[in-house]
Amino acid sequence: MSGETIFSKIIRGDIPTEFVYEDEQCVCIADINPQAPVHLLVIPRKPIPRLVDATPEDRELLGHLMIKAGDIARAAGCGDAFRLIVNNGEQAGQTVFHLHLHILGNKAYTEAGL
Ligand code: D5M
Repeated sequence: MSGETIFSKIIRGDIPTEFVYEDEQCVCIADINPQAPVHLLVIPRKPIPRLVDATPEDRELLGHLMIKAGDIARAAGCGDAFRLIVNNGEQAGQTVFHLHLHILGNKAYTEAGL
C-alpha cells in the first residue's frame, strides 16, 4: 500500500501527463478512465496513501485540496453541479494508494438522477 505509485511518477514528471492545474501543494490531471463528462483528479504532491493516513499536520493541505477542487470544477465548466469523491481503502474501490479527490461533473449523473 505504501511506496511508489503511478501518481508519484506523474507528479515527478517521469510519466508525461498534462496538468490541468498545479501549485506547490497539488496537481490536477484528467482521469484516464472518465466516469463523467468532467472527471479530474486532484492529487497532493505529498504521498499520503489513504485519507485515513492523513494526520492533523495535514489539516491545511486537505483544506487546500477541497478549495482547489471547487475552483477547478468551476473552471472546467461544472458550475455548481459536481461531486467530490475520495475512495478510502481497497474495499471501497481505491486502486491508487496516493490520496486523490475525484471531481465528477456535468450532465451524466445529473441526467441519470444519481
Ligand atoms: O482512483 C484511481 C483513478 O486513477 C482511476 O479512476 C483511474 C485513474 N488513473 C490511474 N492511472 C492513471 C493515469 N496514468 N492517468 C490518469 N488517471 C489515472 P481510485 O479512487 O484509486 O479507484
